[in-house]
Amino acid sequence: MKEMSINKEISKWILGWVLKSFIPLVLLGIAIGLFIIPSFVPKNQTLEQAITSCPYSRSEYEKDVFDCSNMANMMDDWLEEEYGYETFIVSWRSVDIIGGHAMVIVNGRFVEPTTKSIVWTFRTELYANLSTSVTIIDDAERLPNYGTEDWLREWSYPDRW
Ligand SMILES: [Ca+2]
Ligand SMILES: [Ca+2]
Repeated sequence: MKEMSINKEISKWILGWVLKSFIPLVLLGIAIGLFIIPSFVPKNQTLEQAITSCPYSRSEYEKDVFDCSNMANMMDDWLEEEYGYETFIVSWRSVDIIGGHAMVIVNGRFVEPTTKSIVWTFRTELYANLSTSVTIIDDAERLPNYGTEDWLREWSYPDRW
């Protein structure tokens, strides 16, 4: 009889504790969800925001001065250095009716540097036959002609971060 009442007391105590703890636990859960977890996620975490925040404006485009390849190198470095994405530059020389171009590949998506947008439909039918002239590089600074006049014209960009 005595044992049962002790068990009852313990049960009551546990139930009371659970009920009393319930609201603080819910509040703690909300706090973790709202404030603690987001603080570990980098700001502007979406790829679109990272692309848009690259410090150049589309209106700065100038053929042979700051064009697709320069923008691609800047975007490539920005996404890699500031956001930790693994990025590649894909480029090809002008062939027949298809002009030369440079774009950035990140997370399996093609980024058009001149418009700072993700291109969902890469025109594979146009470029399929150009596979031998298409170059994919991890970093323009590792090209053998790095620092030369040709390289600077093709790949350099203003120092903004
Ligand atoms: Ca890269
Ligand atoms: Ca680079």
